[in-house]
Amino acid sequence: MSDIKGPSPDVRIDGSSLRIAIVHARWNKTIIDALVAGALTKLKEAGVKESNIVVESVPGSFELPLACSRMIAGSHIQVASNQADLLGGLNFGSSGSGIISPKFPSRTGTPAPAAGSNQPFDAVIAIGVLIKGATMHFEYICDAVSHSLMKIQVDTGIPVIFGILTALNDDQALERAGLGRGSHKGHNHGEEWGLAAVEMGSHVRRWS
Ligand code: DLZ
Repeated sequence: MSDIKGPSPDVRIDGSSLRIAIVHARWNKTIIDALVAGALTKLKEAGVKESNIVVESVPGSFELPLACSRMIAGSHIQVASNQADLLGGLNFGSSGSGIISPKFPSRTGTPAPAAGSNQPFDAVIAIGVLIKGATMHFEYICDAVSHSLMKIQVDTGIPVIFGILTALNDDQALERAGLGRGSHKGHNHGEEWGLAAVEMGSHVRRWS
């Protein structure tokens, strides 16, 4: 009997107009590298242009939510200020206090932006590998990071793909990156994260 777990591979989506960010932690680097490579492979297979893929790193998984939040906000502010320039100098996002407040303009009624390095991100993939140690550190970080990433995507309307392995030991993490040490190499979950980013980025374009 075939494995019943995992997403159906049936959905094929053209990612050629999408701009996607990958933000990854550097803890457990061997595993991270494999996961990032898996995600990149699937983004490119779906047609996402290399010039529209941005890869950034942060020290550890705990830093991922802030990085995702700022990258999403930054890319929208950049686009809005470009549009403001075109419209004759609208002061987008300025609150008068000198603080830039991130705004996430709806794309309703506006044509999808042409693919190019200035368009806002259609999705962000957050990649981290948390491996349980002797203390409660793992539980706190897993909990904080998963809740924060969900909040960012719901608050901004930009998909944040949950590319976090929460493993109880090294072998669990290795197998989920296709690097298993025994005869069971496992499967690289980064591939599904790449596909999920393309699918969700494309859906959100249609739903906006
Ligand atoms: C401190 C720490 C520990 C113990 N374990 C991990 C881990 O397994 N995976 C990971 O991505 N990061 C780990 N970190 C680092 C924290 O995520 C964070 O970078 C630091 O606490 C600084 O905020």
